[in-house]
Amino acid sequence: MNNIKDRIEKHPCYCAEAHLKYARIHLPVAPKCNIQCNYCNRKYDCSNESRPGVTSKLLTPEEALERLKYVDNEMSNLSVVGIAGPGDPLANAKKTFETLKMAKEYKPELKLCLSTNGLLLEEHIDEIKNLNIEHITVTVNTINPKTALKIYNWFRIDGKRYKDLEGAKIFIKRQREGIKKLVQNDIIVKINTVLIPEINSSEISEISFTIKKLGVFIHNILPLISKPEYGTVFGMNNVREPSQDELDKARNDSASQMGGFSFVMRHCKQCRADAIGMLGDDQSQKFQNKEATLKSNDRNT
Ligand code: CLF
Ligand code: SF4
Repeated sequence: MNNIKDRIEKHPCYCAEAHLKYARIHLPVAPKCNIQCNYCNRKYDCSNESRPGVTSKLLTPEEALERLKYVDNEMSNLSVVGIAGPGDPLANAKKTFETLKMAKEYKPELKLCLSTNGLLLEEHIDEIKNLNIEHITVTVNTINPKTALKIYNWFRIDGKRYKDLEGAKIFIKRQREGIKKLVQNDIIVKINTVLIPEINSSEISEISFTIKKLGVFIHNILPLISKPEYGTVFGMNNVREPSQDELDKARNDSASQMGGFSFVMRHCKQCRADAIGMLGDDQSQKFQNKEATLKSNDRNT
């Protein structure tokens, strides 16, 4: 990887120092998903990054570009444009790539980012490369098909819906092949893992070891958020959230495989699919209120 330090120094998620200086915008253009995670209620944003229970209003690519321009004019430290839902960006490839292409044409110095479950990475590697999407997050919760069956309800692969070990094996293999392709193409890869007590908590070292060997840059371990009111399978079946001690242990396990805490993200805010601003200071509601006021003023003139 060339000049990795220079390439991440303005990315608030990949570089801990950068999150104190730089902002990102998520453009919510991707509604569909091709798998079903048991910690996700599809009424809400993709829980692989976002908090369950948060809903983002969907935008068309054109509306997304308008929002980007408006926010960029108001926010001098905006450095990253990301797509993180509300579903899986690559299950909505046309809208995702159209939006990122327009964003890059609008301002080439903005870095492009997306977060995916990884199922369709190989299929879209050429578009990812051609658009110069430099940062990609893949959610890898397990590398064991039997564990995957406890975490995912189904996978839709090549038009067929799988609920069995065969589907889990194909899913894990495609994730792995996709990650390899990203690394071969010099894309900086982050892996998100949702820490689920008693289900994948004993597998964190193994996941970190495997992704490190594949050339992944950073591992982000997020705590499961599981409340009955979110209507997720885990929430309704009392699958519990990890304690802070369990989360710390998982991150320590990861750091010992990844080569230290520079390669384990600890400042993630599990933000919304329409998040705007610095990681600790989401301004999406403020900007959406301004957007609504501007539109209503337009209508009245
Ligand atoms: Fe967005 Fe994700 Fe890109 Fe960051 S978020 S697509 S890598 S620009 Fe960041 Fe938010 Fe955590 Fe994600 S704090 S949920 S890690
Ligand atoms: Fe939900 Fe994201 Fe999982 Fe799809 S990949 S089911 S949107 S958490």
